[in-house]
Order: sequence, then structure tokens, then C-alpha cells
Amino acid sequence: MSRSLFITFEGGEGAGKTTLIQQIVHELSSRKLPLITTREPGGTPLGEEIRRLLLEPSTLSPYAELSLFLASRAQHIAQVIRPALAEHKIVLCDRFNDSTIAYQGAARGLGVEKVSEFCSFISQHLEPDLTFYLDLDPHIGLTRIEQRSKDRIEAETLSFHIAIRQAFHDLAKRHPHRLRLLDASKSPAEVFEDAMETVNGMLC
Ligand code: Z5A
Repeated sequence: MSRSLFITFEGGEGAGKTTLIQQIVHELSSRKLPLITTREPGGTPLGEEIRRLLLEPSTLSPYAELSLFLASRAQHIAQVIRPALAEHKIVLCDRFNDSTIAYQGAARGLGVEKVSEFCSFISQHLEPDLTFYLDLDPHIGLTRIEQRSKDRIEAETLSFHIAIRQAFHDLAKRHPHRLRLLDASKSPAEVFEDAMETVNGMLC
């Protein structure tokens, strides 16, 4: 592998990001490709602490919430993502800027354009080479995770989750060069097959 690859995974609740990332790791590791997996919020000691603050039940101002996601990202890029890309690794990242634009910009109502600008500034214009958006009706996604206790954001109203899906659809139209929409209502094996078709194309 002569070049780095930065792949992000986006979607609503229970869309299957974690499941897909695990399958891709298994496949690429078997080919001995250098890779790391990481997530947002999180990925660094500071980021994981921020994640805890963000997901525990509390009343956070939308602006405080946005600032915390961005603080986690700034540290994550500096400490984990850029160093891994400099070592020509494949970086598989569970959520990135698109989540901030969909959740805080659109669903929280802080403004898609404004939040996009903040994201570009904080990430110093670092863009994924490829983003998989796992598209799923929120009714199905929330049903998939109904057995486990919901975090602060998962517990939002259905209309919040519907707004997030619409925002991701808008992002897919805006960034067709990097954003691939996957039908996440298919079986895990089918979603994996669809994703690998694109990944293999990029590895050639
Ligand atoms: N957030 C934000 O607001 N702003 C930001 O800037 C960022 C994040 C970065 C934490 O994210 C929260 O932070 C998240 C967005 C917000 N809000 N919430 N909630 P997270 O990624 O850690 O949390 P999550 O999206 O809630 O993860 P998740 O619910 O675990 O979803 P997932 O990883 O996409 O799904 P999964 O764990 O792979 O699968 C869920 C279940 O479905 C599990 O039982 C699987 O076995 C099953 N599954 C998976 N795939 C399938 C298929 N294809 N068919 C049937 N069943 C399946």
C-alpha cells in the first residue's frame, strides 16, 4: 500500500456502522494492510473523556455540545488521524465532520453552513477520501437498538432522527465524489459486499 486512505462511516442510530467497520477490518487485516480504527467523539484520552460528558444524561447547551464535539475532533486529528495517514495507513473512523453537520448543524438547528465552516476550520480542511453513509429508516434503526439503554442523543425525538437522515441525504448530494450511500436495511453480509466493492476500487 503506497498511500494512505481516510474512510469515515456515518449514519443514524443502529444503522450498522460498528458492524460494518468490524467486517472491513477483518477483511483488510487478512490482506495484511496497515490500518487503524477509531471513532468520534473519542479516539484519544481527551476525546474519550469528552465522549463521556457528551453522552451522559445532562442538559447541554447546543453550542456547548458543538464545541465539545469539535474539541474532541481537533485532538483526534492531531494525535491519531494525521499521524496514521502520514504513516500511509488506512484510517477507518466511526463518524466525522458529516455527523456534526447533520446532528448539530441540521437537527439541533445551529445552521448547516455555519457548522460546516467550523468543521472545516477545526479539521484544517482534512476531508475523508471516502465516506460510507449507512442509510436506514430511523424507525428500523431505533428498533435495532431498543434492547440497550439509550444515551442522551439516542433518546431524542423521532423527528430529530428523521431530520438527521434528511441532512445526510443532502450531504450525499453535496459531496457525490466522496460520499457513498449504502442501503443499510440489507443484511450485514450484503452491506459489507456493497462497501467492499467501493473499497476494492480505491485500493487498486
Ligand atoms: N454525534 C453528534 O451528535 N455529533 C458529532 O459530531 C458526532 C457524533 C461525531 C455517538 O455516536 C453519538 O454522537 C451519536 C451521534 C452523535 N448519537 N447518537 N445516538 P456513536 O456512533 O457512538 O453512536 P451510535 O450511532 O448511536 O452507534 P450505534 O447505535 O451503535 O450504531 P451503529 O454502530 O451504526 O450500529 P451497530 O452497533 O453496528 O448495530 C446496531 C445493532 O443492529 C446491533 O445489534 C447489530 O447487530 C444490528 N445490525 C447491524 N447491522 C445490521 C443489519 N444490516 N441488519 C440487521 N441488524 C443489524
